Amino acid sequence: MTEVTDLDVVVVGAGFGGIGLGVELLRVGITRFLILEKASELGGVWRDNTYPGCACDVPSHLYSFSFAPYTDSTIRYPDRRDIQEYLRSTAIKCGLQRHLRLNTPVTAASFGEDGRWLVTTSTGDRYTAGSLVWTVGQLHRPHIPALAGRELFQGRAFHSARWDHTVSITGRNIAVIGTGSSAAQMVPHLARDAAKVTVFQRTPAWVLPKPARRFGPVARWVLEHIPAMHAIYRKAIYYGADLVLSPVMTAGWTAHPARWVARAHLRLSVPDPQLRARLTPRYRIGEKRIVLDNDFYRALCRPNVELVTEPITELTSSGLRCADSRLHPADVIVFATGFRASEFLAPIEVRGRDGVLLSQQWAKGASAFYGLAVPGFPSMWMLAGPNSFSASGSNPTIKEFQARYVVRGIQQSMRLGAAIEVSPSAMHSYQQWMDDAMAGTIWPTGVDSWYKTASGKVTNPWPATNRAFDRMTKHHPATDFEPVTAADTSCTGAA
Ligand code: N01
Repeated sequence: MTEVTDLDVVVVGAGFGGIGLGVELLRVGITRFLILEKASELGGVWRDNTYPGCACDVPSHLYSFSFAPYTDSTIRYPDRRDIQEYLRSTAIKCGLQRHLRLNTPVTAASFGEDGRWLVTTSTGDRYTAGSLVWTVGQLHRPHIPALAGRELFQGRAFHSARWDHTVSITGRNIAVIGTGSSAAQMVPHLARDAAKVTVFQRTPAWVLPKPARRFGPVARWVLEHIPAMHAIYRKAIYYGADLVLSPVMTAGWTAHPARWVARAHLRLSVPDPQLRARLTPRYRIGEKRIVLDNDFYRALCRPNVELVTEPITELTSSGLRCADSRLHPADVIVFATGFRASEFLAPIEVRGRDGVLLSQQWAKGASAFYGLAVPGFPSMWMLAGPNSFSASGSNPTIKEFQARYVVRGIQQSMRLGAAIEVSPSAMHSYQQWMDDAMAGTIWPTGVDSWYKTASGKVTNPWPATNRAFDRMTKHHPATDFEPVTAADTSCTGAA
């Protein structure tokens, strides 16, 4: 049995959340922590997604930490390499390298009678800590639909987030299943080199256009030469997105102009009325995450791209068969079919007080206090936990708000010398607020999406503005959390 490493804090995951949390820990002087990362590199989704055209549809000045602006202010929308490099250099600049343990997949965590967490990894390493923080994100476990005949297909098939770079696209027949953000970004790139790209759409996405990837010379000069400009521009897009995009989730005033702009974008990009009709969504804008893209529609109009809207019934050795019996030949199938987003923390086995399994507590759908703490799981924190995905703004920003709160909670627990847990009354009032706020959004009655579980519980998005999240998590955790006594933990392990 290997030795147990004793720490103040264990952080799991080295994407935006883990890096941001690590920087905040160092800022307040907490240094006895490690960030355990399953992969051989940091970066989270920006490491995992390497499909052609992978980029960010949120502007770089906002899709970044407030304390670490991009050094290249000319990039308006970063591609995945820009973001990966940004995260790597931020980690180095902020002194996080020595806190990182790569190739260390966490398999289990349990809260012990001593009021500390024991974290186990598949490498056999074990860690104990007073506080445990999950920063594993929501969109990292690929969803691949169970299509009949999957094993018969003789070509190459892989998920968009597991791109197989040994496979050549040039001159080949590529099938892309799905029309979400990932598919929209990759199809224009695949269409340039492939003989044919067949796009299988189940539900059309609402697509909004966005400004060009790079700034023009004047904007560039301003951003490069006026020191306060970065901060001003960041604030402008933060408030702009929050004011304009947030009301869309409640079918508020901006849902109308957003719909008009999306429809106009479709009309201007797709001249063929029949193709346009098949691309027109029949649900309210915002029920699924809106796609922000300028090239997808135009790519669908190319002679070597076909949009198929008949449901796929099976895979055969040479392609995909649809409900109209037509067989679409394919050399390569790309599953741009999204992620198992509502299965937070799976497949890690997490046991809290009294040995309670988190997966059992969440069997009917995950919930957490501001997406960052769970009753019965003392001094266990999360970034990007249930209902804290921003559908209208920047998720690194939400994670920064959460990191601020979590690190204050960790300090509180260290001061008390005890684990702390969200009080039943705080959780109760939060849950009531959440239920009311969620009922006011379009999601509970909306179409299926990764925002919900299969049974329809909305577990992923935050149902209010980013400003509300900031305001509501500004208070000190001491207001809502209470210490866990030895009597509270004496039955641990009984499950
Ligand atoms: O996945 P998705 P994604 N048969 O879940 C379809 C973020 N992101 O990887 O709508 C046929 O959105 C499914 O159809 P339907 C962003 O938050 C950000 O594209 O369920 N089709 C849908 O069309 C995004 O929301 C950036 O009917 C099937 C598609 O697959 C999230 O990642 C860039 C099917 C899945 O769409 C996920 O995006 C990229 C089946 N059996 C991604 N099963 C940025 O730029 C599923 N589908 C920040």
